[in-house]
Amino acid sequence: MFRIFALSFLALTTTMAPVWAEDHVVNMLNRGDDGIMVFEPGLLVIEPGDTVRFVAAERGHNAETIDGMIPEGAAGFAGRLNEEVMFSPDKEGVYAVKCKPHYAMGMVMIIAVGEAQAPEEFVARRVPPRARKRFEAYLDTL
Ligand SMILES: [Cu+2]
Repeated sequence: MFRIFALSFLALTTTMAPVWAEDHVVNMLNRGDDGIMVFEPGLLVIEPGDTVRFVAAERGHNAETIDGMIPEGAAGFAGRLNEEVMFSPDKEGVYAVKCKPHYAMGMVMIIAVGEAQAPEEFVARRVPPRARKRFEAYLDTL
């Protein structure tokens, strides 16, 4: 009896939780391959249900979504300074993330969920020039 229960429970949980769900790590760094004040990687393409973990590899950084630069109706997030934060996007689309203290220095990154492309006007809004440059570079490789 217990065995049947255990098996059906297993079947239920495996159908509920996507087995392909992955955890992705993004490091917040003072210096990386793309220069100073960077998220690594700067572009992350993930599947719905995946989780992104922002690691405070070096001090002075946070990670948060940028208002107006996430899919319509999607939930954003805001991590605290010097702390690790997890984010599981709830909608397909393109999410822009910044480090608040270093936004003007271009510390931004892109999370693309699913088959998403950025909307035309994505970086047309008021984005600091260095942030815009990195957004455009990341989006070019999407
Ligand atoms: Cu920073």
